[in-house]
Amino acid sequence: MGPMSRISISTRHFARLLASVLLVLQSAQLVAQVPDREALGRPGPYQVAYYSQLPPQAEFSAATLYFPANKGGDFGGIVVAPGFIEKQENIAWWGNHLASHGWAVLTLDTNEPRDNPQIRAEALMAGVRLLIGENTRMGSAIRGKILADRMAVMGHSMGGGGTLLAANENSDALKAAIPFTPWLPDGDFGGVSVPTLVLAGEVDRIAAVADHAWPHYESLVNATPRMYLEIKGGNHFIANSMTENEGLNPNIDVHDLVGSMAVAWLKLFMDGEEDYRSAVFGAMPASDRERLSRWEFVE
Ligand code: 9J3
Repeated sequence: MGPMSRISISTRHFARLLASVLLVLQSAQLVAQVPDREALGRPGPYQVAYYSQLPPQAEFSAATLYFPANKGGDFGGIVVAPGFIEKQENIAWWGNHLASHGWAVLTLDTNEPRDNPQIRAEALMAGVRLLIGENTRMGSAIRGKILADRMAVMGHSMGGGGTLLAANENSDALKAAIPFTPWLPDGDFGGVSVPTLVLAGEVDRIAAVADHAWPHYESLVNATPRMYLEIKGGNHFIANSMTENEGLNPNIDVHDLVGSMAVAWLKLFMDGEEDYRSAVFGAMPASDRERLSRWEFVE
């Protein structure tokens, strides 16, 4: 073999190598693309499975665990509580939505439909312990797939008051809190030290923002970052499952908006994915900004 043929072989190898390098660079670029917040309001990349045969807890009754079936592991966990005389079905869409974006989500029924926010806070924390327990329980469908140090709480109305109380008392065990149209008179949450996203409805007649969501947000002096996102013309049910059945007038569906901000919030603060910072704090498209009556945050 003369020197020329040796060079031509190397050239062919080099061309192949170059092609692979370009391919890798191209996919790396795809991965590094800034996440589009609006896309986070649509179902995520994972198929959702769920089960409800779970170890019984004293602090709540029935529960459902949603999870991303085609994700290998590394699931953060989120527990969601319903409001006064509500059931899981009133908040179930969060289970599907958040699991499709990669997390294990536990929705629960309170023991009594009228349980107060403090009892809902205790139910939420029992839910966190249940999720962590599913990581080691024999027969758990998500055994070995949960990250115990990535837990968040959410809830509607009295469940939102419970969310804030849970975070107020247990910030060490949590990474984020997302109360939606929260209800708790004189709620004071200076003990919350995890990033907290408050979702509110401008014309909520059950938990008026002036007495609930807004002063709740203002009391979050140690929750940095924090955000208050108030839906223009939004009622008490803007972040519940069935906006058509549950809403008093006016009746609007903003699942895309509240769903996308919640996913961005959890990606950034629970999973620590800095790529999502601009989705959370960056300028909103006018079409979204116009749907808000108030938007304030401390980054
Ligand atoms: O959980 C909620 O929807 C709060 C509702 C409420 O008005 O409680 C008053 C007893």
